Amino acid sequence: MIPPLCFITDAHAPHDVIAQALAAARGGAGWVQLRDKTLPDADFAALARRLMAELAPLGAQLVINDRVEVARETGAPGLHIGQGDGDPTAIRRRIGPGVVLGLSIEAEAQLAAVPEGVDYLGVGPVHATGSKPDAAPPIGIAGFAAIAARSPLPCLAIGGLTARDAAAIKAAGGAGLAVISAISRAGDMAGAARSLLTAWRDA
Ligand code: TZP
Ligand code: MG
Repeated sequence: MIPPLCFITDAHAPHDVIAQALAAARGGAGWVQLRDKTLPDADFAALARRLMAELAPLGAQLVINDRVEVARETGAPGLHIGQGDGDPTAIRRRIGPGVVLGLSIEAEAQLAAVPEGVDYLGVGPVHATGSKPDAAPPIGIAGFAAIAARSPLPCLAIGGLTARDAAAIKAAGGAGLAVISAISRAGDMAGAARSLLTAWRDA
């Protein structure tokens, strides 16, 4: 159910978000998370609808970052929320049972507060990241492994990850890799996605 590669869009990268998303999907990313902190909801929803239509034939699914009401109104298959985005139980009630719900975790202590209704965890930042200015301190591979070992839910690793991390994250019990810049900043975005997936599969 959780694909081994999730691409998260980058509003500040050289290529536009649609080009990023489609390249990542062509390269094998099973999920594309639409993440943009500044677009008005209506524009975000229009982009989400377009991406859902264009990703489906490529076998990839759209995950909405943060915006519960946009997830509802577009019927997107997934929603990812952070610690500050509201009560996951209330959000689960709002989106209904059929939508995959992910929650970000930055430290082991937050595991205790994960309620029913969350399907997977995004765990990190594993390494320092240039893509999230307000990111928590990096937890390292060891920190990720400690959380994954205690988590009742699948854990997607995030934060500064490249293909070189795939084996260690897999060995730590991770469900997969979630990346922004390893794909969005690559000259060949589809090729970068393919390399990440190959590193994961070969590990
Ligand atoms: N949450 C924790 S780290 C991060 C997010 C959204 C950014 C990951 O981006 P990158 O470029 O793969 O480090
Ligand atoms: Mg958030």
